[in-house]
Amino acid sequence: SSSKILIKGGTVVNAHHQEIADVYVEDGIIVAVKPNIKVGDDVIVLDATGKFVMPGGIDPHTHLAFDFMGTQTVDDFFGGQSAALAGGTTMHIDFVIPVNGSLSAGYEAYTKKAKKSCMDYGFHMAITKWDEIVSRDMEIMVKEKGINSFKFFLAYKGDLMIKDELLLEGFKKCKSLGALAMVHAENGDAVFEGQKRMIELGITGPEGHALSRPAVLEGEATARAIRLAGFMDTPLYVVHVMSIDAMEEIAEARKKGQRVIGEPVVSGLVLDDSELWNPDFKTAAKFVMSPPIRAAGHGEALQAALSTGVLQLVGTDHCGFSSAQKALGIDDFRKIPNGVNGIEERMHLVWDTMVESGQISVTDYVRLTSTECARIFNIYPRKGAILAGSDADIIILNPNSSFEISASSHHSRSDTNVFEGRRGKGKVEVTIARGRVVWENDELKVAPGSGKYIDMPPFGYLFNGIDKEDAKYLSSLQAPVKRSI
Ligand code: DUC
Ligand code: ZN
Ligand code: ZN
Ligand code: ZN
Repeated sequence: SSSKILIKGGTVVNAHHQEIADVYVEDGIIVAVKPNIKVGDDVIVLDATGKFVMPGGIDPHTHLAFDFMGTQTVDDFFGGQSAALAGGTTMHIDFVIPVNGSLSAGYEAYTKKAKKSCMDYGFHMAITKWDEIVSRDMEIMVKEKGINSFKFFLAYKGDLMIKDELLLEGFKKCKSLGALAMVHAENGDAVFEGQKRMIELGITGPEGHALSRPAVLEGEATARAIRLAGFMDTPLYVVHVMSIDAMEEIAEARKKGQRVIGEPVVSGLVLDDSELWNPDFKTAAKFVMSPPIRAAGHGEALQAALSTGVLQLVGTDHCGFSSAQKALGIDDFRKIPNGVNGIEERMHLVWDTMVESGQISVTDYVRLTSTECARIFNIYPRKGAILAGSDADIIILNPNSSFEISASSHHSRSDTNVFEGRRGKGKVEVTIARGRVVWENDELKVAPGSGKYIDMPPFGYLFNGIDKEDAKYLSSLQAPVKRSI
């Protein structure tokens, strides 16, 4: 296929500006963005009249080929990325999990897994224990391997969980390296107690998952992480914000000027926990993730927080398991592999739920699904923008077309989908990744090995204080969203 593409007549949208213009792409790079570009006949021309031309989505939070809870996720890098491209996401950042605590071994393992990539990707690194070798490896990851973020688990006691003492060491190291500290914020000791309580009561089904780890435990861990990051004077990124409890802590801290980022995930925005009580195990188990999907009302409050600037970007925590894998926990909810899908659905669901409903503008949509992620992880404007010189990761979205989600038509390898049956307005009709049309006419044209690893340099904008845009946010911030439940 030609390496030259002209996208004609669409509304080109960036995070702070939109205009009708043509976009000309050559060799994987955007060369020009302006009206009435003339080209020769060796160029693929795509008509985008009446449609939006936007930066491809960047998913800040995925788990592909993840060995977890006695099994491995169904979507490997090629499969998960194929699904992503079909849904308008052109880059993701996956979590490297250390091997026996070793960061270097984890990095090697994930580099191997990602060899068959068909879209660009980056890595976060999880920290699951602490010693001199881990500390030294963090430095190697930042200075030599292109990683600028480290995730600490306050949950998963006895496995991934890290104590406060070590969290403080980790925060200190992050600050010195210019790397962003991330937290999975649930109180692991209390979750352990909650699980014991459920089992003693004889509640062994998926509803026990929700009951054992209520929102108050997410609020506690979020507040603790925020205060400790503030004490260590380093920025903090809270992954998968699922509850009003956690969101309000983030709102309070940001109002005081603390550098805290909150990332809700699409499952938490549009679903509620009701299906966890479904008597059919298969139906209920597919909704098990951690932190749990909360009661009705939380998702709507998280949407409102995105629209007012309290939360900054949307991820997925895509971590797909089949119903056979979920059945590992048929007798005990503690053994149900934690994770839900979202990598293919995020762009459509955020459009329909937030833009189509009138909660946010189209420029906000670009910021929440792409640009802000690129800024936080220090790869903007190479990614997250339709500008001359940016990578040609582009989608064409038709606001008058519609989408429908089903396991029978999705591209994930899972046999279930937590968004089964959802339909809405706005469809990604074309996806261009690195200057190649990879999704068009409902067909994927992907090649393993075409995706590239994206180095993410340290000392992103959060380390330079809060910039002008964020200062504007802070001064305009509304009071935290009222509890609606
Ligand atoms: N939560 C999940 O549901 N899956 C992956 C890891 C996590 O924290
Ligand atoms: Zn302009
Ligand atoms: Zn997590
Ligand atoms: Zn995760």
